[in-house]
Amino acid sequence: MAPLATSTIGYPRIGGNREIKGVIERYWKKQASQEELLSVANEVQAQAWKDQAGAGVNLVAADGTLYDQMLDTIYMLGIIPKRFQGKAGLDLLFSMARGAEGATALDMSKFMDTNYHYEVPELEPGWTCKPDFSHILDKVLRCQATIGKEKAVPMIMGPVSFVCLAKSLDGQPVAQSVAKLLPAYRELLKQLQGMGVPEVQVHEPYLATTQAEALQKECSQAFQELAAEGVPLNLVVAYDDVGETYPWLVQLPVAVVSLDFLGVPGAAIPNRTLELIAHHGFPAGKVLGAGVIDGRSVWADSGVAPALISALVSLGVAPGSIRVQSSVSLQHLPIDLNKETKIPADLRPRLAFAQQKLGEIIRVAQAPLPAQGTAAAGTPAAAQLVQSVREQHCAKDTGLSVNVDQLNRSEPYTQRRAKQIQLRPFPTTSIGSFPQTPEIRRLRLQNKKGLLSDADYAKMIAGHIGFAIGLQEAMDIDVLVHGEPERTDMVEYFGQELNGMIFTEAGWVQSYGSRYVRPPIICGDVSFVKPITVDEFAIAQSMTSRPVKGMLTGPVTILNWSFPRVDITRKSQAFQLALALRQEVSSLENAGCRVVQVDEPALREGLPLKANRWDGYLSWAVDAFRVTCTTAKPETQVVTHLCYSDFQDIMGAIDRMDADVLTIENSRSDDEMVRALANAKYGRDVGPGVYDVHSPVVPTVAFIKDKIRSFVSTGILGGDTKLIWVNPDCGLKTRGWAETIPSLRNMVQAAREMREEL
Ligand code: MET
Repeated sequence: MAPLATSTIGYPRIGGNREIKGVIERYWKKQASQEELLSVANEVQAQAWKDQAGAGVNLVAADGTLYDQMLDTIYMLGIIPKRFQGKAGLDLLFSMARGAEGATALDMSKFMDTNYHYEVPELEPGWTCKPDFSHILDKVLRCQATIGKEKAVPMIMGPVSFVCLAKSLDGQPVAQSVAKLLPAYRELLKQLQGMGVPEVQVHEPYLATTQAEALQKECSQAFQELAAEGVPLNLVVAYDDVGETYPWLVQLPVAVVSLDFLGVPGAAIPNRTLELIAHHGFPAGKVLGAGVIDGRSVWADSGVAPALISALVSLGVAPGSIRVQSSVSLQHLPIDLNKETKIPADLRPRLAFAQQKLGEIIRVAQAPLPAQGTAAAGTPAAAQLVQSVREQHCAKDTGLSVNVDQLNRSEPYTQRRAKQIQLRPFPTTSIGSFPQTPEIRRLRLQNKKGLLSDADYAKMIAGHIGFAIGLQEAMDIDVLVHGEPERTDMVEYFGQELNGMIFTEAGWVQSYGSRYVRPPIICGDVSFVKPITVDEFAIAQSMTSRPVKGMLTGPVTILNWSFPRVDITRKSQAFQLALALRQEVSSLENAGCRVVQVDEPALREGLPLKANRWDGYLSWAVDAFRVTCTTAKPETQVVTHLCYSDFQDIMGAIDRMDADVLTIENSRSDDEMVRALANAKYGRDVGPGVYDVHSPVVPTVAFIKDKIRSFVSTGILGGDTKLIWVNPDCGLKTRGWAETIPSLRNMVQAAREMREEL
């Protein structure tokens, strides 16, 4: 039997040795020319295409970007916010991404439910579309020249997702904005057809969200128009099943429908794609891009991919119209497992990075198939088939349960708050990290290379802690932090000390632009080994009589910023982490810590794309946070820090976290969150950020006072100034001391003056 067809829908764009980051950062520093930048980028792209075609993939997405695919789309469509007008080329591209003199950067937002951030398009009142296709056409040409015309498939962000993921500042309905874009898309498709492309991938990730259920009309109109150009379209909807939209979505006038059969790794509720096909059937005459290889998981396929393909064939989908591909773009994975030298031998065969996933795609395409059409769609036999695939391949709940005592603090906030540290009105603090100076990084590197002994390294770190404590005392900050000089990264630092997690040497994944991260891999049961943060806390606390915060990363954030296991559920993994971190909270208390901060910046980003799954996620995520903290005595103040997003729609969950103090990123959002907390009558201490830590600008005393006044004016906490904290938006690790010192000084001065006005 002939093997099934194969395709890719996206691949790591950063280069095997992070070449793109290297050259872009040099370009920004004016150490590399535009020619050099483009030549490196072209080389990286060509290599990626060759790797995919070389592995035997039939249809290769012509992926590749200098920064972000959404930014490329904004540029291509020429939807340029007014503040950037007058700029062109790379200057325009990077100004939109990073800001320029007098023009703030575009917003960044998490892409779907991943840790990748995209640049948010802005649809300003009266926006226009002045397309420039030269870059995408050039890329497709280069791809054709590299791997052949028959294999090179252009990929574009679809018009519906572009509009829905944009900031609509003109208040126009989606249909109208999409209609405004269609002439440009049609023109592009015409030009691509002229180049002899086999098809065009139109990525519409937004169609996997619940909101897309209301977009049937918009999608039909858009795809009808696009299809009129005659080039075969491949509608790619990744990141989850398409849920209720399935019946109409598969009828859109496209040649290929590419669907994600897996969803989030380790999800308890299986993705419904197979179920939808088993129930409704898949239209004859269309090709099914079957995303059965997990593009979000570093784990090798354990048999689910061939099982899904077999089920499709049993359900009557003709093998000739099935393509094997990854569930989502492989951009979310590290590039090559072979770069790793330290992964334990027993684990290695169980892992697969992007390169290895290509091999899996080919292998699955060659696997033997069952007889076609043995279980007609909509019949009990079809449902049975779905059930058996699920039972065999879904993440299992370990049954690890927590008892009521572990879920509740021994006393409610109203009772315990009086036993905790008592401070003056508008108490001041910061979020944890202080500048990670080149000197600190050098120390770490020297220690890693064996040039600096552990003892000497610890001494130097203690010196940095001493500096931070001295500085905060001198500034008159109320609750101090040790500054986190010993931490490279807030997840890695904990993961390295816990059982059950491993780290890669070169497993870089793009987070945004030239920022890449190396997510840890949860590879076994997570458990506590020994205290992780106590030494640094104790050093800091020994230097001051003011309270120093113990500083932990919460279980949900560790989970959401790691590659989870796929054999057990995310919930089970969150509880394992929580039970481990709980011991850390106790260890800190035993060392005399009176304030413990458990950061959960990634709480919100774990929310499923389907609204009806939110409650399930929030229920275990908040429970995991609670389990971490409930061991704290009533006298111990528990703080949590949330950032990166709005929380208005999960207010109930935030309340249920039951933290004594909630610090939040606030300065960019115009007090929206503070107002929402006030409206919800949120009743525990709140510390809304008074200045933006992402900006090098030093906030003035007047600016900070205005901020404080503004959140007091929301009526939050009935104006009880002892419960309203004054702190920056987030940690200060990316800042230098030159900005940090005057900023914090102004913050303290602002709090002082506000107190005097009381
Ligand atoms: N404690 C951490 C820090 O200050 C919190 C960061 S949240 C992204 O860096």
